[in-house]
Amino acid sequence: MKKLLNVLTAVLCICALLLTACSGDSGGSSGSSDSGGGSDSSNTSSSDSGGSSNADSNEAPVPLTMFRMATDQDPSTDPILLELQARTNTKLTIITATWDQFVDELNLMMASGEKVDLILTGESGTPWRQWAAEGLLLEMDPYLASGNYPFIQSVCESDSFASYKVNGKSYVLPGVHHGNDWSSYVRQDWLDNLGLPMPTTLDEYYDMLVAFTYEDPDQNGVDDTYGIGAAGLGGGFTPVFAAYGAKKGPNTENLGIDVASDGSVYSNLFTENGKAALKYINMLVRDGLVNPDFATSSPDFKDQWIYTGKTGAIYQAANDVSPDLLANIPGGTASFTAMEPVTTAGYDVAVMSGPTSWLVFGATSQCENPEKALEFMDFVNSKEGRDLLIGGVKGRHYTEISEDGVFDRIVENWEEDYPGGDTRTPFWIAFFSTVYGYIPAKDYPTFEEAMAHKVIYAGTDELATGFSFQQGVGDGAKWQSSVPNPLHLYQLEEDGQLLQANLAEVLNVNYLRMAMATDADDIDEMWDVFMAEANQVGLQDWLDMYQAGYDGMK
Ligand SMILES: [Ca+2]
Repeated sequence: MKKLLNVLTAVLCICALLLTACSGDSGGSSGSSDSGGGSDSSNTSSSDSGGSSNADSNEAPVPLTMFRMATDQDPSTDPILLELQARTNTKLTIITATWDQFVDELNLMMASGEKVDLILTGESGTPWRQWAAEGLLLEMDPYLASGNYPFIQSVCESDSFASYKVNGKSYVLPGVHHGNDWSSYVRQDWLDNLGLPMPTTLDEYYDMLVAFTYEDPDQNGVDDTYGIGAAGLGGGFTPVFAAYGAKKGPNTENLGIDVASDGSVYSNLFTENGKAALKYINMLVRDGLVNPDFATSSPDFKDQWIYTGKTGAIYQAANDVSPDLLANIPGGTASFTAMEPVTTAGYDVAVMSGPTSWLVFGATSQCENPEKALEFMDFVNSKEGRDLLIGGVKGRHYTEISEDGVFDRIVENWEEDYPGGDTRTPFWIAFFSTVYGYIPAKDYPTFEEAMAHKVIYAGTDELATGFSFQQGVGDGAKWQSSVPNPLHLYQLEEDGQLLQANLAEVLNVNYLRMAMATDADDIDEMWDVFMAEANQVGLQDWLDMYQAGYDGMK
């Protein structure tokens, strides 16, 4: 509480300072592509020594107050923020809070009407939909029609993010995730030792798992390995569910809910697809091809099974298999290769749904210069903005960013300006974008097409470590569809959320029971029990809620 009061005091002070200042007029000219030249960035609005040809340069910088969690940098001294302000002709004030406190503090600010122009929040945690409905957030649609904010417009009008509208209107910019970076990974050195190809079908996948378990793939003469390494049914079994057209995995939201081409809502976790996947998984378990404690989902799973070199087929984030983490695996030759989804006759592969997001960004209705606020959010997501917020100041922090996103970080200058920190800029993430790269929204008619042409960046220093987002997102792309699923990010009302939680409980308990059945012939009957329980909990009501939600979006 004391901390909250301190923050509140700080907020009040900042707001008092700003009351006299926030009256800028941008004149409506947006998005200059001029590089802006000056990194000078004076703190006083009277000084404009940059000599820039920027159209805004003769006007006083527009004050913008933003709420951004976990910011240590000072806009009056930070080199990247100074350049950002010079290019957007803004004067930033940042109100901040730690990641674990920001929900409380943002709630407090919004409830008390503190002056703030731009906010970032989580998708859940704060009642941003309620803020929108109550008029506390800026309705962006009237401004988007101008075409001056191509990124915001592209995202807000996309099918992928239709569920973010409130009463049919756009109040927030979803923080587009730059792409799934989880993938099915297979021990390449084991395949090589065994002379096996990377599997492309479920049959080949099974043969590989048998060899990984029983043919001493690490060649240490000891029977000490398993095929799949899994913690629960959501992880290592993802390739199996995907092959049978059922969406279940660590990043699958809303129990695999999806919309068929005829507009009807379904989840293949409650159909024959789920049952077929469970029969296959049950075979793997009975044949001893899976780490025997998979059902208990130990938090030490990675240390116990991956980094000891005991399992060869996993489904993890790309940075879980970065070279530094694999270096200590016995034998010293461990390497993982990302596997494409394997297929099986009679089923279409289903992977995680298309473009997703985390965090939401928006302007408040208090904002006195909405055009400038939107221009700022759009700039941060432009090519020029992404270059600056990821690479840093050109000439100071890097020389060039290539067409495929590789940039040569000038390490000594970087360390001088950001000593002891992460090698990535503090602004690439959660600063009105969450993309480590550029999505060319202005060049494509739909956001989904732009997303398919995204460029993920990589510093030469990152590439030297053997792990980069560029590689991780490349691997993960095999396991994420580019097709939008309007319900992927849809949030049910509170009673629906409760129903979904109950349904998930029924599914998890019964799925595990079927995976571990000692007699394969029992599974049909167990499936019927599962479906009866699901129906009793309200499976049809749950589907109806999503159907109504989907119908309401159109
Ligand atoms: Ca062995």
